[in-house]
Amino acid sequence: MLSAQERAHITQVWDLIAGHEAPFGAELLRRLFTVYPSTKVYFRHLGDHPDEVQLLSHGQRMLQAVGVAVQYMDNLRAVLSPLADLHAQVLRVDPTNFPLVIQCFQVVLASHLQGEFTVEMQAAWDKFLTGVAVVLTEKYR
Ligand code: ZNH
Repeated sequence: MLSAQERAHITQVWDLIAGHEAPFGAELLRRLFTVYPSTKVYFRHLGDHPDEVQLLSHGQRMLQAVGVAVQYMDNLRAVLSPLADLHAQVLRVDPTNFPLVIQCFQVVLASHLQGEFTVEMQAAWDKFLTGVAVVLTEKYR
């Protein structure tokens, strides 16, 4: 459960990102593939070196989903259900990859927002994104 304060931190940060999902998402993926090259196996169809257009396009889709999750943070399970089916049944992304995405996302936030991204905001985002990852990985059987 997120406290009122945590919710406020999450929406406050999201307000700074909304409208810039593609560039932030592309940077997230660039960091993910560079820092954790094993994650690239899931994106083989993008080729050895995904180009900027592919990074922007997939990055945007991922962050738009995060935006929807922010909007419905009390109803994550309902709103993310189709995406959970996709990751569990079609993509079969190993759940150990989710913390890597979460970490890269926090680095993207910190590097852009700098001092604006407070310790409390990071804690709230970590908790929120972990909740998203729990939902996206709970249909694995
Ligand atoms: Zn994922 C896809 C989100 C994680 C891999 N994704 C996807 C999409 C989205 C997402 C929205 C799209 C869908 C459609 O189109 O329908 N993810 C997401 C999120 C997260 C994730 C939010 C966290 C938080 N993923 C992940 C991981 C991985 C992945 C960890 C690995 C590493 N995804 C993926 C893939 C895909 C996706 C491979 C497919 C792509 C294409 O299509 O191209």
